[in-house]
Amino acid sequence: MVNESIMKQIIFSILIFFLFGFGYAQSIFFEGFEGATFPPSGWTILDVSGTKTWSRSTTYAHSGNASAMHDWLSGSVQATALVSPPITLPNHGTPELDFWSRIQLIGYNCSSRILISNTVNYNMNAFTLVKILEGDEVTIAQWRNIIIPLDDYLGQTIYIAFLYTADDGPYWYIDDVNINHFAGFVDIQPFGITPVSNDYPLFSTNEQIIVRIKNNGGTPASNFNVKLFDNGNLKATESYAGSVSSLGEVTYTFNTTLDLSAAGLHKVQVVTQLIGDQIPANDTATSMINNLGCNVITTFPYFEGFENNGNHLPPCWTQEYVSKNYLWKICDATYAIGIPGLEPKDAFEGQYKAYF
Ligand SMILES: [Ca+2]
Ligand SMILES: [Ca+2]
Repeated sequence: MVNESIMKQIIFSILIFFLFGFGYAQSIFFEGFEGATFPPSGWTILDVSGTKTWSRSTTYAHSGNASAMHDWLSGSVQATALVSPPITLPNHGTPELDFWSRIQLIGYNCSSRILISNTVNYNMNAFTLVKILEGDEVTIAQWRNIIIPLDDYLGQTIYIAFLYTADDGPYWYIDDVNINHFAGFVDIQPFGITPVSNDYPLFSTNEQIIVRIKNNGGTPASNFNVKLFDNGNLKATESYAGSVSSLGEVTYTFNTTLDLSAAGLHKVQVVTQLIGDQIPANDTATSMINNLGCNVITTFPYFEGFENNGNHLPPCWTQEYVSKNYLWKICDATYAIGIPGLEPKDAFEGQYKAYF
């Protein structure tokens, strides 16, 4: 079971990569049987009866140069399952098994079945039948796209078995085994509020708020509300008039502006509300905006002795590089002692002074 555990970790890592590396990508598992090794890494063959089995074939391929093929034999039942690696499905969305199947050579008198196990991959009794190919799906010498919903296995780790059973049957080819969870998946999320989280010297009573919204779902998103909060207080509910394409992203500027003139922290939050959104946990974006309250000085005399902020510039004092990269610093007498040219000859007034 060590191998199974490692494979689960690999599959989980791949899943996480696709989910968070590319956003909610369409495919969470794919095998096209193009690699020379057969069965491909993590796949197994479960011999049920007979001597014929699954192998890699370059006679037919739905895409690329190769597919997986089960050979035929007359005189006894050949029954062999090609079993996928463990695949951990997301706990949301509408995952589907999507693959291509081709029946070849002679009239169809076998059974091509798809079964799923959510426990082990080495015992055919652990598998449950989910599909028997029939009718148009078994037309001779034609690639057929087979789609099987996997909604019953949300959040579970499954093995998929392609089970060939026939005496004097056909060849069965499969290719482009794909699992996606994307069609019908509904999720938007706000992120990237402007102004971004930071300290700011001054804000007005009339600040523009911009947010980016991305659509992780499989269909365009429209007719949703965007709410704006300041320190938990609802300031606006606006409806987004456009449409966000699948996996697309838009920038939305609120018609309502925020009064951020009060000094102190403003927890600005944007909440999206899309009917049917399947991931409510990502519907809120937050920006922590600290207004330092650096108002224009109108009372005089003005005095700054650099005494009240340790080794930092006083609040509302800023500096910009003009050339090179030295900065003004605030130091006390102890820090200055021993620095040539800076060592105080006379006591500071107070403890600190600014020096360059
Ligand atoms: Ca292929
Ligand atoms: Ca959402």
